[in-house]
Amino acid sequence: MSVPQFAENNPGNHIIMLGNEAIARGILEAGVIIASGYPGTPSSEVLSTLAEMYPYHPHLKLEWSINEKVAFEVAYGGSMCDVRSVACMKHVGVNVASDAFMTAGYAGARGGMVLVSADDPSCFSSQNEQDNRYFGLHALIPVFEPSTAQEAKDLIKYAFDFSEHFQSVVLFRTTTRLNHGRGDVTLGGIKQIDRDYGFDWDRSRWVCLPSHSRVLRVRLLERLKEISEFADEFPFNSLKISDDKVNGIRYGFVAAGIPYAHLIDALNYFGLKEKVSILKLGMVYPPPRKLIEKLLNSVDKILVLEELEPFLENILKQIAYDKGLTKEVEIHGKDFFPQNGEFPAELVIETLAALMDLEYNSVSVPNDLLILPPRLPILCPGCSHRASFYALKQIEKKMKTKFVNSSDIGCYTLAVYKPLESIDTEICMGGSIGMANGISKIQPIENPVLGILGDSTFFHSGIPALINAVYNENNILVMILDNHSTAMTGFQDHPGTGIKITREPGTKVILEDLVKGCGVSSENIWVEDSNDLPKMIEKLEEAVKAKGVRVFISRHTCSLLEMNEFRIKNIHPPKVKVEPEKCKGCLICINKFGCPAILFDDDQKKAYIDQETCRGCKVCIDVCIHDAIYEEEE
Ligand SMILES: Cc1ncc(C[n+]2csc(CCOP(=O)(O)OP(=O)(O)O)c2C)c(N)n1
Repeated sequence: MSVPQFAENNPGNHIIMLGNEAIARGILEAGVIIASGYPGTPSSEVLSTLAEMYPYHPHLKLEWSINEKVAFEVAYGGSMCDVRSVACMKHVGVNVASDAFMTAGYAGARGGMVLVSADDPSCFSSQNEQDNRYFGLHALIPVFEPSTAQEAKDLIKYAFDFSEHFQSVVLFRTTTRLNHGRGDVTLGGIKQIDRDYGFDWDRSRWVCLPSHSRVLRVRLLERLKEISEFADEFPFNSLKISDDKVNGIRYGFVAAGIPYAHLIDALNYFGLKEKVSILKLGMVYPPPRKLIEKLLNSVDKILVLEELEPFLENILKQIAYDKGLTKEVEIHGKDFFPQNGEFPAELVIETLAALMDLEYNSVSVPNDLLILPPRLPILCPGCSHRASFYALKQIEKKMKTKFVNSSDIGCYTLAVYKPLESIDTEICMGGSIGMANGISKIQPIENPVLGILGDSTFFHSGIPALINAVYNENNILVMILDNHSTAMTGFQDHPGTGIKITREPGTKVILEDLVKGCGVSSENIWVEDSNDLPKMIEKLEEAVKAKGVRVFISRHTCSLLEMNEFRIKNIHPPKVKVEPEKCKGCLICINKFGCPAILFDDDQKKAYIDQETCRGCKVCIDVCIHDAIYEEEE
């Protein structure tokens, strides 16, 4: 098998790379050994690309960690041993890692240590759009932000040298458009670092008890001061001054990341790139104060382009105030741009036109190309989660009550939509069981309280909340939807599958043993096949009606993975059909169950199964009350 280009030591070669692949390449080129992470869009491909590189670079020590806090700590442990290390996660993952991150800033880095945070303006695949640049400000840790795939590779490679030079952890912030956009990248050489790795027994540094932390805090502030002074020479920051005027005014722009790329496109569109001053930042915190002062002194109006919060804008306004320049220069930002969502390129063009009083004809993209048909995300055909929720609904109906289904983040969250409408809460990973604990203290016994979450999420952060329920004797039913995967983010393995990121076997953690170990009594644990609907309904009803902390593991492999297994084994999935004579056109299979493989023939007034999309889960056979759906024998 030939080595893929992105894994080859081929400096000078050009290849088109996804932003996340470019980040992985930069990590490889920098001589990193430990890379850890927890999956989350838009960050996941950084680690999965490193896993693709692993067969050709077996010095890499890679892992999907159980959650982001552990991932950060794994990498930080590497840094303590003088090893270059990186932890990768989506923006909300940094919330989980933040306990370790905040204090790691005090002790600083030994081997180069970078935390990659992939932010998601517009919440394309996230529960919020928090701006993680503030984590740098909060922890007094420098924040780097690239604006192209090339810069992402080069900047992260540089981040490890920087981290070792200043003994500081670096927060490497990206956004979806960078992570998932593609660009031309010139590769560099792959570095191997020749060093005696090993733990450094320095308790005054690594043991952050109060007497040490007071000293470390002073060092952290000194380190930040040094980095602030260096910010003016930071090689990925640049200031270009122009004395030209546009409509009688000298304009300056400040940007980093993707907004910088949009700014350059917009200035080129108006032919003004050489006629304005531009401060481009590769390190957004701490700011380059002298460069900013120079810009403030050189122009009449400044526009700061940044998605989400006015992070840079506030820094500029503060420096302008400190230097007594608030009357000399106007600083604009969020008065022109929204504080939510990512910026489309067209918005930047429109905004420049408004600010600079420029002639502007709406960008010539035909409107019908911009409008995509709206589609709700839905559970896949054959998804075992659908069967679990359908069973739950049947029991709810039979018991003539309403359950409180405190839920979580995963594919199953899509059960919030019609026809299942079975999810009542979702705020963060692991939150389902935590909130169920609280709700159960208030809600009357007639409304059973459930905590519903996936297997990966249970491992990530469900375990402490389950132990909490056991300890405090909260009356809840935890339903773990075990599809043997972290399906929502791209089928990453986890402790329950026992396969490591490198595809090598690891040790499998058995969910039911774990649950028992958390203190749930054996008679309060059920394990059933999600797709065996009659048994699911019977046993789940038992679990709903039982008292105390109960755990119901609803288990069936994700249908996409199952299809893959069928393909590998060259077996056909079961063929499921509707017998038209028996179908009464009652629509239960469509309006109540909602599998997208079941369609309705309006002329015949009969349901039928689209054989192209059906995955042969056979659950609809049990859903049909007229016995009209059957499995066709081969
Ligand atoms: C703190 C945090 N980390 C990562 C994610 C990204 N994410 C969304 S759902 C999910 C896990 C889904 O796996 P699982 O619970 O097994 O459910 P499935 O999608 O397989 O049904 C992850 C990692 C997130 N939203 N929040």
